[in-house]
Amino acid sequence: STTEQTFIAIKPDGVQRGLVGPIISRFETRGFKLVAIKLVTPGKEHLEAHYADLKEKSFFPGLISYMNSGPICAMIWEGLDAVKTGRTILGATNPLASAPGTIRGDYALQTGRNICHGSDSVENAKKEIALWFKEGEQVSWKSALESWTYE
Ligand code: YYY
Ligand code: MG
Repeated sequence: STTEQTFIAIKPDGVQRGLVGPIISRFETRGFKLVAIKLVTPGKEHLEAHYADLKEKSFFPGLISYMNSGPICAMIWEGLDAVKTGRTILGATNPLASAPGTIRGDYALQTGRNICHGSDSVENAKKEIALWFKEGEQVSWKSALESWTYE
């Protein structure tokens, strides 16, 4: 639906490398609507909850310390098929396998420094939005571009 929401985060390497603007631009120019954004350092416990499904993986400790190494730009983007299209915009988990034209395919080389996160299902998007944002942090607004973006 046109009101589907996905959780997109610019990881600490993306923020440090000055890629906040370019990453936001990709979602904005594609036609998605920004409904929440903040710069956060949520701490280890929060990051472990975010990646709870991966806690048995060998790369988990490294992943958590990487995610905890600096500010993260947390966002909610809304629009048609936002979850699946968001993943397409990000590219494959391993940047070397990401197509040029995707964020990871244009700006990253290694899985452990892949600069951005995107929800992988509508169900997980709902969980992640609830974990990262409090009620009242989302702004409901009508984009002036809506009738030029949707038929
Ligand atoms: O959803 P996505 O970020 O594309 O990949 P996940 O399989 O959910 O893994 C989350 C995160 O973990 C990934 O973005 C980098 C890191 N990671 C890793 O460091 N090494 C791996 N072999 C797999 C994932
Ligand atoms: Mg994932």
